[in-house]
Amino acid sequence: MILHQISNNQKAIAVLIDPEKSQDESELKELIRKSTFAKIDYFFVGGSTVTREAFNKVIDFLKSNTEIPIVIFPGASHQISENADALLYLSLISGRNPDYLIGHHVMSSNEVFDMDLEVIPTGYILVDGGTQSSVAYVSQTTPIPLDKANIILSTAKAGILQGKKIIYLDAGSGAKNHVPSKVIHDVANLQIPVIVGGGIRQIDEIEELHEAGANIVVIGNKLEENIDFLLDIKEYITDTK
Ligand code: 1GP
Repeated sequence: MILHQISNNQKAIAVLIDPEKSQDESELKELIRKSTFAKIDYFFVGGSTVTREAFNKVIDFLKSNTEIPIVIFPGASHQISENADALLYLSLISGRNPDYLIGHHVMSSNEVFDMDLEVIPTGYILVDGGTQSSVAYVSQTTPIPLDKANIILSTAKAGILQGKKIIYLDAGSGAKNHVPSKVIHDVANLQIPVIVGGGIRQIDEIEELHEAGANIVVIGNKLEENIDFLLDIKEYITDTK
C-alpha cells in the first residue's frame, strides 16, 4: 500500500512528470534511468492542462519501463489509469471552486470505483509561491498567502477532520518561494503525512523540508531544466539513508 509506505517513510523524494511537457520516449527513458540510479521513491504524474492521450502515454510508458511506484497527481477528472499504483484523490481545500472540491470527483467516480487502483484522499493546499501558478489560474482559486500560517494550518486541520489521509502543500510549479519549513513543521505536527512541492530547486531546501517533517518532497521544474540534478539527489539520498 502506497499510503502505508508514505506514512512510514519520513524522507522520500518524488519526481514530477507533467505529460504535457515530457512525452518524448528517449527523454523519459533517460529520466527513468537517472531516477533509478538516484533511488528516488516515486514518480508523480499529472498536470493542469494535460490531454487524456498524453497522460495515458506517459503512464503506460512508465508502467512498462520502471519498478518505481507511479502515483497520479491529477489536474482533472480524466487523469486516471489502472496502470498507476495510486491516485492522490485531491480536494483543492485552499480554494472555493466546487469543481475542484467535488465536481471532477463526481465526473470520474464510476470509473475510479471500478479500478484496481489505490485511492488516497488528499487535502491539497495551494499557497502563494510568488508567481501566478498554472493550478491557481486553471482552477480559478486564490492561493493562501505564505505568511498566513494560521490559515494554512486551519485549512489542514479542516482537511484532516474531513478524513483526508495526506496533506499536500504546494507553492505551484515554478514557484519563486517554496512552502516555508515552519509551515511544514506545524502541519506535520498534526500527525498526518505531508507532501511538499513547488519551487524546490536545491539540495539544502530538500534537506530543510525533510528535517521539518515532510514525508515526500516533490521536484518538477528543476529536473526539466537540469536532469543531472538527480546526481546531487543521489548523493543526498545516499547520505541520509
Ligand atoms: C507543483 O509540486 C509541484 O505542483 C512541483 O513544483 O515544478 O516547481 O518543482 P516544481
